[in-house]
Amino acid sequence: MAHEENILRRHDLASLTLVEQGFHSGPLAEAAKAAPSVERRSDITPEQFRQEYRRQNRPVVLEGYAADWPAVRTWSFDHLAERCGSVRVIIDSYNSKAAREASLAEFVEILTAGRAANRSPVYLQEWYYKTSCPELARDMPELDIAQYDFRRNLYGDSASTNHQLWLGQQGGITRLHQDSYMVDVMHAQIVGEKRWHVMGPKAVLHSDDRGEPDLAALCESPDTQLMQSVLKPGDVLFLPAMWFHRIELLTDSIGLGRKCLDEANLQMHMHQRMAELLALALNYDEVKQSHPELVDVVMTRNRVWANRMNIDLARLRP
Ligand SMILES: O=C(O)CCC(=O)C(=O)O
Repeated sequence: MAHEENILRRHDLASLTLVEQGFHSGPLAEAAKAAPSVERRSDITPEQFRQEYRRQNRPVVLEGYAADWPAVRTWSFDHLAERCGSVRVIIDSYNSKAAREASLAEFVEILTAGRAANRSPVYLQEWYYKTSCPELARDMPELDIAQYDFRRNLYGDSASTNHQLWLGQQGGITRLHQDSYMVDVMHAQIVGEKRWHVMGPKAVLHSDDRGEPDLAALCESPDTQLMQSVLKPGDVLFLPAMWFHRIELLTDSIGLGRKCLDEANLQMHMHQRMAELLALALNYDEVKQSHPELVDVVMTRNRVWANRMNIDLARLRP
């Protein structure tokens, strides 16, 4: 299998840990602290958003764009536990050693007790709430600026509005990553605050002559475009496809992760989808060996995708 030179794009645990450590001490940590802010705009029209940010692949925080959502006005952790407490969720699903199942009510109890006892943070990441608690959707109306999502044409309405909730305790972290399949990020903050660090799609972390990651070179390169932003309730962050992002919860936090596929990225989207499918179909053993942390999640995603598209996996020909 091809070797990924850019350490930022590797998915093995050692590389992920190394990059995360970079945010805690050394040149990357210093640069992250001093990083300029992502542009913030309020009172922007959908047309201005399209022309000035989407078209130009520029990140922006739309201040208070979702401020009138019922979710932003009324939600708390207890409120969600009351409405969907019996639903089963996987806590810390991004950490294969810590991942465990619980009910949503138990998760909220663990989080509340953990906060009081200063225990290490718990994080419910990427909860596809629509499968188990779809009534929450009415508290987060679809955004007018997100109507361009081309996945609606490809996979139907339900796939394009299958957003995820991110619920976590202060101190929780989502490590630096890029989203798959060329989708834009449009993340709405609902409760609490979190800090995003972002880097442009051309950011590269190479090893130096001694085989050590050259974090200083990463920070010095103009391609890195390191920026930061603190999202507050009602803010919506737009991040064009392939931008790297790392998130740190400054308080207990609830956010809605939404994605949009720009038609301009359709070809690359299909290419990535096909590459993933072919790797799984033709090279499963090698993928399992080279990407042990990823293989299960990629299999699940592709099964869900096949299901959604009404594809019978037992059939070879229509
Ligand atoms: O909020 C987080 O911790 C991660 C969100 C994220 O990665 C996304 O919405 O794409």
